Amino acid sequence: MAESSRKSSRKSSGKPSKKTPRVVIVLGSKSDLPVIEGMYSLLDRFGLSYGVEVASAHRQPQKLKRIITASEKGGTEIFVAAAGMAAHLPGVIAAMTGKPVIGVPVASGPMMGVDALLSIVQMPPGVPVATVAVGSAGARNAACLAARILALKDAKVATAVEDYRKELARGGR
Ligand code: C2R
Repeated sequence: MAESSRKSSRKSSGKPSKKTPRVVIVLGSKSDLPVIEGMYSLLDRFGLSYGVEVASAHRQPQKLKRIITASEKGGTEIFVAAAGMAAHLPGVIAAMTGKPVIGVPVASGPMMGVDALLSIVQMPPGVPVATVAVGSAGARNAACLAARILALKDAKVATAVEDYRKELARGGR
């Protein structure tokens, strides 16, 4: 991956992961970064390596294509895309890859995320984007959903997902 604003190894060492991360998070703008902050500890807890990239489909389509191609080649399994306003980023990524794409609508702009929600959820048939709630709750659910998908074939992730569910049942958040 060419550029990253944050990368994490499985052990959350704070050092960049040498391997391509299993989950790649793409943001439409640096201004979206605060929305995904809650994802980091969850992905760490689920034992999932992740990387964060900023690449707008509107403003930087070539950069976006390079990131998706390099990530896929390196073995990335899930893409999460967070964007606000006319949020075409997750849909464009879903057009570029056959891997699952989870879209997080960001409440930027005067329509407070309704525009982004509709832009992300209303994909034409055949090009799915799994759309979560607007804002940081949605971002956290994107981390949980990525873990649930990967848990289907990864027993360690499945155990971590079940532990988290038990914690929620005990009143955790
Ligand atoms: P700026 O703060 O950079 O002006 O961006 C971003 O995700 C952000 O929420 C304002 C908002 O524009 C969004 N954006 C998109 C795309 N690129 C930027 N929705 C895209 O390609 O879909």
